[in-house]
Amino acid sequence: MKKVITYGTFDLLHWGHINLLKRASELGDHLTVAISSDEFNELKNKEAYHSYENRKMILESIRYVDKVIPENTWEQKIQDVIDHDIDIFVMGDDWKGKFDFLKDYCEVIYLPRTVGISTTKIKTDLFTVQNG
Ligand code: C2G
Repeated sequence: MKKVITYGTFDLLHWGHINLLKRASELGDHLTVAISSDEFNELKNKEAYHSYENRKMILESIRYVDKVIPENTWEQKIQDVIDHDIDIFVMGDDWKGKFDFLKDYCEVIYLPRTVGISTTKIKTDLFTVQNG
């Protein structure tokens, strides 16, 4: 069984996230998503609208996702790949090159980001609508 893993905050889930999860799931037979904890988001200078528990529950409802685990640190990826017997690590190509150290442990694939949507764009557009 070919196992895939990807990481992210997945806040205000949108079609760009779904495109990524769909393509990642198509690379293997099983997709694990490591979802950033609220504490780890602070390290990423990100503040998610939805809590970790609610973002996890939403991800677990997606047909492309088989397992959701917490992402608490930058350093956990090698251990995750080993512990979960991962064959392929996938991230959007805004991260291109950043996780090449994992190539010693699994295949590393960066997929093109979906253009025209992002959590930041959603927040900005809503703010503009509300504030003219
Ligand atoms: N993504 C995408 N297209 C978009 C928006 C996001 O393909 N329009 C991808 C990102 O490239 C990432 C995934 O969807 O692979 C999740 O996006 P974020 O929640 O923004 O993830 P990020 O904050 O970049 O966290 O250790 C890695 C980090 O946890 C990644």
